[in-house]
Amino acid sequence: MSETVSTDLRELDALVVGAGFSGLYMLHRLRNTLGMSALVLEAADDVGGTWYWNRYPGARCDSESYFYSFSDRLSEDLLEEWTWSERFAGQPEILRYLQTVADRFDLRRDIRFRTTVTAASWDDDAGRWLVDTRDGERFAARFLVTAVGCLSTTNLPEFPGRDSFRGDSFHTGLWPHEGVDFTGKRVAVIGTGATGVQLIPEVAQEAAHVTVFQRTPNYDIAGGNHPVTPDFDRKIKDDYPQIWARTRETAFGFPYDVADRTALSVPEEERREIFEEAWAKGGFRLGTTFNDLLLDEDANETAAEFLRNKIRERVDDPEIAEMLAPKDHPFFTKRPPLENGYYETYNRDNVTLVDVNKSPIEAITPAGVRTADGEYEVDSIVYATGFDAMTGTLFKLGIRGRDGLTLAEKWAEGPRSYLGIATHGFPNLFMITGPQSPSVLSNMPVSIEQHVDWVAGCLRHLREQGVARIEPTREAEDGWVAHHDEVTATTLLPRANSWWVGANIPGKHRSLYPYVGGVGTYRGICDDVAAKGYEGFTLSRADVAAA
Ligand code: NA7
Repeated sequence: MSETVSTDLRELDALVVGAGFSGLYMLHRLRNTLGMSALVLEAADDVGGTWYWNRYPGARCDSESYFYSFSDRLSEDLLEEWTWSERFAGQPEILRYLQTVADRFDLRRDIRFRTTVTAASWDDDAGRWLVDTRDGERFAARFLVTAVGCLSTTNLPEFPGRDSFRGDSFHTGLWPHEGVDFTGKRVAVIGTGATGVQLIPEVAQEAAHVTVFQRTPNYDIAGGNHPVTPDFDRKIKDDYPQIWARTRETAFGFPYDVADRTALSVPEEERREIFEEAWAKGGFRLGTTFNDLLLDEDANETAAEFLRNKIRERVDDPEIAEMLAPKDHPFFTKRPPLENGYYETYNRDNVTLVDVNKSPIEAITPAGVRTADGEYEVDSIVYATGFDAMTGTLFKLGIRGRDGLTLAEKWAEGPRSYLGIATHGFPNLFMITGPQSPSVLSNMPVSIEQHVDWVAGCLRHLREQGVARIEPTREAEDGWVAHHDEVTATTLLPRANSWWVGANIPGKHRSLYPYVGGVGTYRGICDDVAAKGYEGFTLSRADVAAA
């Protein structure tokens, strides 16, 4: 494989956009395993993706650290050498981990930092992608891989008067690297998703007063974070072969699976004990206690009520407890945050909860936040308002396919992909954890590795067969979308106004963006497609190479 450098146009075998988990591993596979010329374009000035940008107080992973990392597929030695300090790693530690990966596999020399992609057009005559950056550079590559993460375009609601605020405003997803000192400040926090739930207890310890603006309460699950002891670390390392094998076959990419029993098939007392046991373990285990929580409303309600009661037990003021107890959507139909002391925060006398579902935010004023009930004067506003998930960043890349159509135009009525990896009309484009793949409904590194390995295997096959172009057929794509929709319809997930269905972004097409068929099942489907010579794709031989 070759790389030609000219003053105007750098030609590569593959371009990757993004240097988080996906981009780093993709570069490793492309360059170190396949020997291709490859370059990663990254907007930030360092690696890390999500873990580079989300530096807000309390930022922490909700998957256990020892399986929120690269597996033995990357390196057994690194697994043995790297020791996580906490059960759920904080942002600085995960960033250090990714920096270590970049250094250890000598990845930085093929990453172009501070480089924002503004357009990517398929050049059909030459059979390559032409990629433009904000600084006016242009690159050409036969293959384009998006590794942009699922949560990388921030959602900053268009509140009237937003820019008139006299104090400081922050979005959690673009947090200042030098940190923020809230000591003695009156702080407004808008948003109580996974991010707000992590941030609020931290800021409350520092600020003079915190006013939390909550639109939808969530079913927050006890995190149960704790330091990793040397014994635990050794046990995990000894168990790694089984742990990784499990993560690859379970529904959510965790080393534990959903129990094979329905919620209503066990007596109430036993069910409560099962919930209690899962609650005590902490983390997402509560969601795997019964196999019908996501399928059956009555089953779901048993878990929902268990969690509401946990809130009632922990919050002193019964009125505030009821404000915090979700009643408008089933459990796990919005991403449940993991919390460490979140509910007790509302027992502090410097924390106020405002229900903006009842009295919506009307405007941001120079002095603070105005709702239908009055104005809240503050010194700082923290927007913990989430992301234009899964498609926001893909659309910003300005990807234009074979017929001149942009991806945003093609997906105006919702994503249409084959396996969440590729889309008809866009040859030689691969999306790591794209819409309609398990992605955010799974432990991300497991799904990332699966996609990257699948793409690397595909590229090897194309090279061996002398294939220059690969593109899914419209029929295969239609089939996948139909399957995706069918699986979705069997679940309760469409019932909530979640970012999983795009409901948090005004005007965004409503459909379930991730695939809910399960990590193990999905892997089997992808492997089968590959085993059948990339069934559902059109493979064209190298007519272009000679051109
Ligand atoms: P989320 O989960 O999208 O949470 C955003 C929060 O902001 C949520 O409570 C929203 O309420 C709230 N929000 C958004 N827009 C508004 C407006 N216009 N007015 C009032 N409140 C608003 O984002 P996170 O960053 O917390 O978490 C994202 C993922 O990162 C998380 O799920 C993990 O996977 C990691 P809503 O619920 O929409 O009513």
